[in-house]
Amino acid sequence: MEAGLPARFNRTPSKAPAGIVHLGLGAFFRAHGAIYVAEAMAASGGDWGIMGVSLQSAGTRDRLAPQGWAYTALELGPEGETPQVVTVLQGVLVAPEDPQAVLEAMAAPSVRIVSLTVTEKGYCHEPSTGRLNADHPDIRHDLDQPLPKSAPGFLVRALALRRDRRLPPFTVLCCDNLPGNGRVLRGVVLELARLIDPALADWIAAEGAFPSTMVDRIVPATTPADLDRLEALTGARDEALVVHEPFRQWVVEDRFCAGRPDLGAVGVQLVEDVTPFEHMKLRMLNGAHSALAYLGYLAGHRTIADTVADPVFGAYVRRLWQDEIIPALTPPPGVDLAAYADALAARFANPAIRHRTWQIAMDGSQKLPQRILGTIAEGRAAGRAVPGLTLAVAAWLRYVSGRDEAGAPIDVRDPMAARLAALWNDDPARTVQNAMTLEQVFPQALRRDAGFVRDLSDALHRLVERGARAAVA
Ligand code: CS2
Repeated sequence: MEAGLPARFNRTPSKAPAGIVHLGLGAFFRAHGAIYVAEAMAASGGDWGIMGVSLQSAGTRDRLAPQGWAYTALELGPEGETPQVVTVLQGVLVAPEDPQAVLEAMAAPSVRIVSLTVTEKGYCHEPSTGRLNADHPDIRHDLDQPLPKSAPGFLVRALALRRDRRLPPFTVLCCDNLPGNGRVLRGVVLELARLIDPALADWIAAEGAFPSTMVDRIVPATTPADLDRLEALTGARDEALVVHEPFRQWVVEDRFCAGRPDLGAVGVQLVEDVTPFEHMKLRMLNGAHSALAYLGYLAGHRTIADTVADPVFGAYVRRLWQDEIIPALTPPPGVDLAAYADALAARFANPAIRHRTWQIAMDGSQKLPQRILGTIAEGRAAGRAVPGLTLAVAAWLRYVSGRDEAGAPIDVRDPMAARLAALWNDDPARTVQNAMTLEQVFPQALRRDAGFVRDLSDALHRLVERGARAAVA
């Protein structure tokens, strides 16, 4: 045990080798998947300790290392807060510092699952089609160099090591908000593997497993105020704190090639086909989140809770669910979508969760296709009006211009930010025409739909003329 640690972190990390390597050790995984795995081990045993990997920076490792890899997850409910110390991590590797060490960790015989939360853009795919973007700078690098930078590159090179060492592959468990996330990741990995070594691609296709999953828990970025709140509550400071809402859900296709923790014992839903769950969650929760983020930000609201507390936006999101999103969904077995919408409304309103509209607004080019544009395309094909979602797309175009309604700059974070900023024109119809050149974002069905182009131009016109709040009203 290390001297000087707060007593509640005093622990001897397990000596058992890790069973899981997790790529992308952000707050979300530490407040969601890691807790389920810890609980499954407590319930049913198994060596499923987690080796975390940060693909970009050393911050998380540096905050966790002095605490013996333990951290607090603080649940923030409308009626109070509950801290929990999570000790399932066995170490953290920082990929840019030592990519070889990451490959060796992934190729260890004990590892049976590699899970991922690397955000939408981490898959280096084309959001509108789901296919590998072979021109992505990290993919070009990974094609030439044996030590990768990208998540797909690490998966392919680690699987190659395992094949060469006659070890079985691990299950690849994608935990990001992509539609058919396992299927998409399998496609990306196989495409990349085929460009490197076709026989490797065949081996992965035959022996590997890429179950799709639906993950859900609202986990806003930790703030200095959260650190102070925990200290006031427990007397201890935890620089690696994560905060989360009470609700959680994980739906997983039960297709693992090398075993799994007893996830069913701790409330994970193991299913044959995750598609209806994932459509429901991506379109109802994340679709509404993105719509509220762009419109709410433009209207001057800092958080989702503040946005839905504004009656205009509270009514707007209800109408989105009822009139535009639910009609296009097939409910998962046993789920009532109206009740799901009620539960979402309560989760969004939780005042203890300060989830910034700016945070959710990030990476819209990677999020809009599966969250909003698919629903619009299906609605239009079925002859349903989708004015609320169309207005949300208009708000995104306004947002990524980089100037808000008062002309103040917006800090736009998006891998396509420069291209998006250049779409703006003082004539809304021109802006929309420019946007229709974004083949990576807008599906062909919408780019070719003159009615959609007209409705989007009208919505943007209204937004510019009246401002976001009045346009929503
Ligand atoms: C949010 C999600 O940041 C975002 O884009 O919509 O992180 C959302 O909070 C989670 O998917 C909830 O499960």
